[in-house]
Amino acid sequence: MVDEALSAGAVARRLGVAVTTLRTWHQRYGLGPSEHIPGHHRRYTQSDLARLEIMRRLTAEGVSPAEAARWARQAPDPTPNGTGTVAPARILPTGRDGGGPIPVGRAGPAARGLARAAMRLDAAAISETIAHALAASGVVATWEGLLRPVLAGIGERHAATAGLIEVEHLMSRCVSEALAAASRANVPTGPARILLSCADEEQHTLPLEALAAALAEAGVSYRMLGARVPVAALVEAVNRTGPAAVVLWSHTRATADPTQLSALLAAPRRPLLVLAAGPGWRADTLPAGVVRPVDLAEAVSLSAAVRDSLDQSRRD
Ligand code: B12
Repeated sequence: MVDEALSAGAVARRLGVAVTTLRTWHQRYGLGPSEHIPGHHRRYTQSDLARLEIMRRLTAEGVSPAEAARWARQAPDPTPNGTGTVAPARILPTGRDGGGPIPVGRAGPAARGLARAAMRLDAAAISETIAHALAASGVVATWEGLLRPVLAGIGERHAATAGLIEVEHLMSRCVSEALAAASRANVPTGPARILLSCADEEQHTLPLEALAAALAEAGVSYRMLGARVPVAALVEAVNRTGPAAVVLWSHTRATADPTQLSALLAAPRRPLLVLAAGPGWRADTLPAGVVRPVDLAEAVSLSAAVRDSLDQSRRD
């Protein structure tokens, strides 16, 4: 039944492992796809998936791949939901810090796979999952449906357990690399109209990196200053480059000093639009004239609109 069977890519995403890992498990340990219909690639059945789930769980617990494969192959008739019945209780995963998996709310199987890959510190699988989503669904959908839920889940678990710092760091690194690798082919040459910057002392750059990738995808050129930009440096960049819009990111109250926004509004080459983006900013403290986007999609459309109006006024 081809409809219910899965491709290697789909299985890899569900399990949160790299396709190359699946291939190795197939070639070395015989845990491959069993369904073969002439004229089609081999596909993984629900039983194959359940065996692979056992393999993934046991290897994540530190069992050697050969031993884990032996357990997986011996599984009598693995349950379709992937829990299996053969693994001894002592090696069933509970999460290394005892707090269970990273919560991803209502996000789909790809987010659960990504969260599992993050828990295992499996950089190859994390990167592959993100790259696949970016290519298939674009930046905004990948951010909202995949990256944001997992990042928020890591934050939630960290707040509850004080653990997962290594997971947070590896995940951040992989997200940055994947967003930086997303295509810039649509970006026109010529001056960058949008300036992206974190507030002073702000180290949370990922949402701004997502915005950069989304702008590139939409064919809007930008200049990215990155983390922890002192206000004098920000104003200097504005005066030197004359952007149409500045997006200033603050993730926490500690970095959301509204005088940074006032300094932008008072700059000799005042931008047409100043966006205060991120959960750090408080609406009631923003200077008049500053706009606060609610999410990534709005930040993209506001930036694109101001770029368009500037281009139009230059043509008139
Ligand atoms: C990854 C991460 C880090 C990484 C950042 C790496 C990087 N290059 O960005 C590192 C390890 C550096 C880090 C450091 C710290 N972190 Co941190 N971090 C996170 C984590 C897990 C994800 C951050 C992220 O990218 N979030 C993106 C999404 C998930 O956030 P969101 O709030 O849902 O965003 C929505 C809105 O902002 C809205 N939106 C509105 N306008 C716009 C515009 C645009 C363009 C976009 C994209 C979105 C948007 O839509 C977003 C969703 O798309 C968060 C958890 C979290 N919930 O955010 C903690 C979190 C933000 N960190 C926290 C803390 C405490 C810290 C540290 C102080 C820890 C420490 N003791 O050193 C430092 C702070 C350093 C500093 N001065 O900035 C706390 C903040 C608590 C608070 N409210 O004050 C959090 C919430 C974790 C927690 N629960 O405790 N962190």
